Amino acid sequence: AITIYLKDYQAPHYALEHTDLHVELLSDCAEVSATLRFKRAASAPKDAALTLLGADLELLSVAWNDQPLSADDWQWQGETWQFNGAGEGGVLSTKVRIYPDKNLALEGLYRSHGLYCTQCEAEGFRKITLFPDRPDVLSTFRTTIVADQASCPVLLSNGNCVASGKAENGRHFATWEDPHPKPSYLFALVAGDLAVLRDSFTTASGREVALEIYTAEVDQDKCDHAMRSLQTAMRWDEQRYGCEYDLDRYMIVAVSHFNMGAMENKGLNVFNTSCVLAHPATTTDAGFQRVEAVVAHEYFHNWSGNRVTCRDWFQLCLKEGFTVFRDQQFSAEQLSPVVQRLEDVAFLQTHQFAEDAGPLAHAVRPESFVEINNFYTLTIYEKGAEIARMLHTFLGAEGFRRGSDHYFKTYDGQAAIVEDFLSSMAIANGLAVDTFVCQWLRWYRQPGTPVVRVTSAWHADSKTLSLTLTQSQTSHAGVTPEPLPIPVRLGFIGETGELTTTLASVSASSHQLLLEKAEQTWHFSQVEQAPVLSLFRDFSAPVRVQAALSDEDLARLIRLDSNSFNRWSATYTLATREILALAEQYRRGDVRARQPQDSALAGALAAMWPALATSDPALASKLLQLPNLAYLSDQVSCYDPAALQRAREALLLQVLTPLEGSLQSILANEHMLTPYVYSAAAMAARSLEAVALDALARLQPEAAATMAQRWLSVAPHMSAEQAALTTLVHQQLPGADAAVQAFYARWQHEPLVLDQWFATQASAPHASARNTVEALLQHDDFDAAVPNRVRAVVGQFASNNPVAFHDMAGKGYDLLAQQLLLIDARNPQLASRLAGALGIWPKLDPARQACVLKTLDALLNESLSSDTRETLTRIRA
Ligand code: B3K
Ligand code: ZN
Repeated sequence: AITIYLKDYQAPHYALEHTDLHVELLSDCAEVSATLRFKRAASAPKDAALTLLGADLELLSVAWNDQPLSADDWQWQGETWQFNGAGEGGVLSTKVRIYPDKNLALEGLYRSHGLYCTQCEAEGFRKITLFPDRPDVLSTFRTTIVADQASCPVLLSNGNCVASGKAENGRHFATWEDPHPKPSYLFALVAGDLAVLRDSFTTASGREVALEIYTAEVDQDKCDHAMRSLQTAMRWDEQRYGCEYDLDRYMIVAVSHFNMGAMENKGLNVFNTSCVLAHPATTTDAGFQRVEAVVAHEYFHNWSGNRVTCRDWFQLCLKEGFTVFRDQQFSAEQLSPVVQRLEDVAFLQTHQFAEDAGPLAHAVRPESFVEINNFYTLTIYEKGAEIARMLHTFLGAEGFRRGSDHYFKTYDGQAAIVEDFLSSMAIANGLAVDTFVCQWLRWYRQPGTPVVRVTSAWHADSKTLSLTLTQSQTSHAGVTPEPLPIPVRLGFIGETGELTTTLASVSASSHQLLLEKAEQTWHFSQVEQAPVLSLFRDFSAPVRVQAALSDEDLARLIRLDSNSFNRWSATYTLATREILALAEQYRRGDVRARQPQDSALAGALAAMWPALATSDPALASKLLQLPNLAYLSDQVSCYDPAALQRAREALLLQVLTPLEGSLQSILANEHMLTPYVYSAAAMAARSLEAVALDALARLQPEAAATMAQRWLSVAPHMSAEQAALTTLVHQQLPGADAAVQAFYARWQHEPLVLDQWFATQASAPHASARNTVEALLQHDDFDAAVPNRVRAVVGQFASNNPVAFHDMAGKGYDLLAQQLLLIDARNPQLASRLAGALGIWPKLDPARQACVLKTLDALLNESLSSDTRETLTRIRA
């Protein structure tokens, strides 16, 4: 395995002016002819070698300026192919043979269920043809696809279709031209028997764009939501970022075998079916939201990623972090901004914080990697998005827009680096570029989650308050942390609500500070009463906050904070505190029954929740979803899933008991049983009822079981069915087994619903789920070739079922290890991702740690892909 370093970056010696591809899809292989026009870069030495990359290719012929070359003319070592006679430039023609049917890794050109498709990001194009497969080599493309007309009536590639027609022996062809220079990772090709939904979009400048969503015929009735989402996203990007679409056609293809969510290939997005198909009968609210978000995300890449791309893969966050921020902004405006924000934050705190605290921690812009596919991580995506958001908070919406305008304009058609993004922000806002870039770059370079310590003192006589914030970060391999720029949004909550205060210095707002030194103190005047500080409103920075807030202080925030996000965040903090305290009591053998009055959280919620359920049902439903075990695992030094689960359930009971009447009347509304509408209000009502049903299952299991059965039998949509099934199975209510069987009988023909069926069982929070998972792996419908199915069973078990996975004797780890070996042999990317679940080991008790380490060592003794080996080695280190 070779480690690649950012510091070793070298610009390519040859520019690629144009790429011409001819792809013959034959019955058992494909033949790819490439004609590449190169020109030596002005900066390159005269004797520079032409360096291309190729993997898993059968090379049939090579010619330089039409003269055939022989194997003596080039060197080919590993994936690197070098030719020394390229001089000032010329035309390289190659022909290779590849085997799409045998490609189980789902990277490069592969065929599954008869459909040919490609996945080139990050380094898949080198499995299609010999090529300068690096993101800083951009060229125009012309692609001709030839295939059997009957089995592959649809032939697609990037750009515009410029020719098509019949070929010999029942074959046909199509030629596509993409006028926008692009790197090879954005190339795509699709061929198969697909139906299409067509619509259109008129851009702000009046250009008509054809929109097409290709799916299997049976799925055509599930495309409306994606189409609407695409149109909304296109308009939004024009209005919010001034970004217009730039081709005559925008195509989305739904593929059932796909390693991730979707891929932003220029003009031809390829989507996992789970991220494009949506229909009320088969898709939950969460599914609808995901489709909207992913369609938008891939569309937004057309500017943040495609028009301005990345110089090298170390800059991945440049397109991913920024684009995630953009899709989060978009989603917030479609439904509820507060719910969107708290979901994004809970996700970050639960998963990215854990990544940053564990053995797989890395910088948002890492310094090195072995396998780039291992770096499509929460840190690069979600923490990367938080950095963009902090810039937005710091510069303000208009300042940020000036910066993004400058960035898109300056680097259009180029491959950029993080510094280019930051300097655009500084230049467009008249800030000192070097200082700004140097300061903000620290967020990209320093791994780990910063800690901010808060101390404050209120002086009754002078009515002043002093606030001191101290930041610290643990140092990681060789990087000494330097102070970060940390935007702090804040407010002061008095006995009856928000207080107005004045910041007794400079012209800064009293609602937003910038902490940029290791320690800083601010003085506020006219603070009429002792306030509770509401800090980091809307999670203004991805930090851990240490503030000495009492239970009463948190209860005040829950009742009175005008910032809804921080009300939610205070419930999370208080719930965490009470769950950890309970777990500690259990550990000491103190097992007395808990009463609601023992819990400050229960008291605070009892006082305000019933009213909130009416005024803001979306927020109300979130306040009852206490932190899950994955979140809690990050808050403790030694993680005992079973103990935390028990404590969490005990607290839930305390919280829910006083709310029983209110929960009953919510359920009586039966919004869940009315026809599906995709709107913030309808979704809030459904999510409140789903939470109420789950609550009732703890208070009155029989009544909850009856209601869940009723939902299942008359459910007008999948949101109701799935909520009922989850409650029955996860709470082990009477009739759960029969419901599982009936659900299967009803939905076995719908792969995406069946994925949910598998996932619901694999994530049931009981030790017995391990046996269930063993059985599911033997189920006729389990298919190790379909990543969605593997994730639904193995992924849910390992990453979303801590109680079953962390079996004391290590049987959960054994199960995962067995599956990893099977999966790794065919699909390294998928296996490597699933292996990440073992990264939790430093948090476990010594006995479990020993089990995981034994599992890791046994795995590392096997033959593994470089992807999975890198992940396991980093986890083990
Ligand atoms: N850019 C792709 C991810 C590619 C992953 C390659 N292993 C999807 C996205 O982030 O939009
Ligand atoms: Zn992306």
